Amino acid sequence: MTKHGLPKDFLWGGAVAAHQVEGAYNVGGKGLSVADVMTAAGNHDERKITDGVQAGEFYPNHEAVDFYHQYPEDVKLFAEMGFKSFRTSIAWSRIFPQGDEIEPNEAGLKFYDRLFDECLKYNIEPVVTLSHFEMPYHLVTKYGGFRSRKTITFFTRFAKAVFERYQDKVKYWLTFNEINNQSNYDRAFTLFTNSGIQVKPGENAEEVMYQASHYEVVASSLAVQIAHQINPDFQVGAMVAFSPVYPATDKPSDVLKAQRAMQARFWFSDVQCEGEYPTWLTQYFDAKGYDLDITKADLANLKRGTVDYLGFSYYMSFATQASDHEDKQFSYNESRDLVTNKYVPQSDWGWQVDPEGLRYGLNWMNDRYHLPLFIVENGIGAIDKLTANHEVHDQYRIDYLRDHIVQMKLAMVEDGVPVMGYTPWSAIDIVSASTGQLSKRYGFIYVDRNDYGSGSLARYRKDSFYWYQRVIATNGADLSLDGEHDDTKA
Ligand code: P53
Repeated sequence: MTKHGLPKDFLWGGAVAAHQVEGAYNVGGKGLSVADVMTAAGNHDERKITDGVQAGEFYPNHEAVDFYHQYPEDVKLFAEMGFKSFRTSIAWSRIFPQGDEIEPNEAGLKFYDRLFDECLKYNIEPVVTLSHFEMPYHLVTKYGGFRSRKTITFFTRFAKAVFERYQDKVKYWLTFNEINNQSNYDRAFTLFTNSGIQVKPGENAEEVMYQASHYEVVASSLAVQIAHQINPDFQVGAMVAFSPVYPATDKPSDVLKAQRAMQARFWFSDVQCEGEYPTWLTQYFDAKGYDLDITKADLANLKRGTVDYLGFSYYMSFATQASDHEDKQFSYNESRDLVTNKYVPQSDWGWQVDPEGLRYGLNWMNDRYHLPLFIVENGIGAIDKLTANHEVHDQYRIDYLRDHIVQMKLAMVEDGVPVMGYTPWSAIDIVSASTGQLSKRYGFIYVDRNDYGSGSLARYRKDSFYWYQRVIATNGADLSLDGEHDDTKA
């Protein structure tokens, strides 16, 4: 790495997830997924999870932005931006519509053949998440999602089918998207999207979360092992939402609280990267009386199936504070324990925008895991205005991304952190995961569609499209708006 430059093979690109762009929810034999039974919400409330698909409800993921049909034009636009990589996911329920079949659905497999071929045509490297908030809905109703150990088998069968099928097309894989979102176990959305679980009255949501997450880290470790048997060149990563939790003050108990919060949010990647449970957590299970189904064979698999790299999303940072009545465990409940950080601004959706937190995170993960890191999501959800001549002046998005790229470069160039690539969220406008809104826009490409499902679905390049095109063309040297501050020319 030169003083200014990033590695020549740096994977610049953009990211999406299948259910947030594809639509065609019942085309090509696809089964329902958890994303297909979630309605749209507003700026500050949560999506409703309905009992199957109900008449009279609006499900924004059913059509999304119709990427399933429009991907050739969209991938062409990604190529025009200069993407070296494109992160998407495989909709599990296209491949195993119910989830518990023995044989995969050929029509579903063919769709991703076409999509990956289209990417490769432009030398765009696919980066593929196996499960991005889209478990087959039948696994929820029949098995309770990852409440059941059986779901490990369904997942590994799916993983094996796609590893075999795309072994010459895809090299970079991720197992579970933001597996650690469910550390916020009191939020119905996270347990449902991560694990296909709805907590029942009287249940201990935290215990349910730990059991399901255990099955997921085991499933992930098995997938890593299967992947390496099929193709030793595969790079299989874990994927966490990296929102660091800072102590609100320098009071020692606040620091301890923040440390526990970090442990609670990142034990997932501890297990996936290091192959064993951290000591604090096994002690915690004992203290809480959680008698989990964790076998010796599971522990051996966790050890054998550690990941090759760590992918993560970065949107925001959090802060926390100890209360006067902490238990000995400093038990962390994300819905209860976060406080506002007065030093950072917030997005329109209340997300705390903190570019320096990205440099902090890159260093923190590098110190902890000693693995290559891949920033597979970073971006800002914002209201965009399409002008009469189909322009979008999204300076706020450019500012957000530039400020984060600056910090990424500092981490790489000044701190020596190995970063494989950067795929901001999102390549093209998507359906927001938490709100189901189209109006919480993230893309470089505007899609004409509103929160209620109307619009022409036409695509328009935003100002950020042209800006990012120059960022990639100069390998991150020119982050200016007008192209006049290219530091390669300095
Ligand atoms: P939306 C919470 C916190 C951080 C990232 O999020 C999160 C979530 C879940 O909402 O999700 C990731 O659309 C996720 C994407 C999602 C993106 O961030 O809720 O991997 O699927 O769209 C942005 O604004």
